[in-house]
Amino acid sequence: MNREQQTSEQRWSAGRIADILLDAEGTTTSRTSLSAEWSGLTLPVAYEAQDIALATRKARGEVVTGIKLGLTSRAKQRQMGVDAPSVAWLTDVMALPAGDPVPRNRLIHPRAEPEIAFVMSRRLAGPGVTAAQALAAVDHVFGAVEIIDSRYAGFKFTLEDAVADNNSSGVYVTGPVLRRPEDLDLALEACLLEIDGQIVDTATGAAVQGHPAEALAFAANTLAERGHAIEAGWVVLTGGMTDAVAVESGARVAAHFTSLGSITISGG
Ligand code: OOG
Ligand code: MG
Repeated sequence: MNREQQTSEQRWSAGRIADILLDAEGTTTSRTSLSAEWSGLTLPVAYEAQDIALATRKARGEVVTGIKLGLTSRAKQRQMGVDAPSVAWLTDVMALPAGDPVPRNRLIHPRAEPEIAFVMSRRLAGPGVTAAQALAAVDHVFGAVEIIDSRYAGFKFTLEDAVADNNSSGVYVTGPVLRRPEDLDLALEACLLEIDGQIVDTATGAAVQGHPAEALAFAANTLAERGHAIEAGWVVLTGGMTDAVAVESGARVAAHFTSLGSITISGG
């Protein structure tokens, strides 16, 4: 490494990554991949940046309400060119009330994806959590639509970039039907995703790691490596079941689930 490279490597830190991405979010400005600029952006450093950004969010008054999994389905992994799932934070400002339009003023290039969401009845802490144990800690299940928004131009990123960017967090809407997990076969729970009345994609819960409870167990085990647990009352978005679709201004997005009802969102 020559001196110039050394100096530019030294300018980087997890804290700086967190600041850059929060600033891009606050000013709705996209940027290019950070891992392309800094080879030191490894997965542990990306998670550190995610946690530093969470501390900043909390310091400005946001409250942690749960977690969101990223890239848990093959559809999403193929779309984004990333082959591993990851976990990120949800705060209160990310919950969009049902009926509200997509808040385009807060987002750069929103995309919608249907998800199966859990609300926890008790704390779930890894390591070694199985899908059955994870499901036993769930109070109820909802359908959800997440509106993701990457801070990277064209959603072009590596796993490390996406983790540092809180897994492209934007906002999410939960559906009208609340069910106990034991009353449903979540692997077979299907969803139709529509844009302006046209079906653009379909999937079942099995798309998410074979069963959404597998994603929940993965989240508990991954968080345990950083000393975190999934707390009682938290919401868990288990990850997009289908490809995410761009939400244009004026569009109408709808997700219809077999047992978990329908969610309709105006593109704003
Ligand atoms: C990153 C992960 C997004 C999911 O459900 O896979 C995510 C991305 O695709 O931008 O929330
Ligand atoms: Mg998602």
